[in-house]
Amino acid sequence: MMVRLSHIVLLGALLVGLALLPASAQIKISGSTPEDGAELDGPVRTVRVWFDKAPVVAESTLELSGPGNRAKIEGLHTMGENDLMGRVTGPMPNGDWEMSWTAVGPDGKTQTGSVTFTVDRNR
Ligand SMILES: [Cu+2]
Repeated sequence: MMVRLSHIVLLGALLVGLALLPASAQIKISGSTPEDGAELDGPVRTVRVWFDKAPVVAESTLELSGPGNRAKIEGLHTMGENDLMGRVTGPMPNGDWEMSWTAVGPDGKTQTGSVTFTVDRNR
């Protein structure tokens, strides 16, 4: 019995192809409120970040940092739209703010990123 060389080459190419397939694409941000780079004329009371797939809420986080660092995000939840949402408590003075997110995707992998915005009541 003979195995043709061309078949072996084809099988090899197929195995290499399978090995190169990504196991599962990592979770990616697709939008936020406030939007990245937003210039707001007052503080925000709720924040929201959307992703390309559903994050694992219990293992994900949203945090704010900015002038005074007293604004906190509480009650993290999802509205069922591949999002994380929370309400902001505490004062949010004028200045540059950063909302950092950590999201665990359905693949169990953690991704991080941040959105920046400014608050200026005199705008
Ligand atoms: Cu909500």
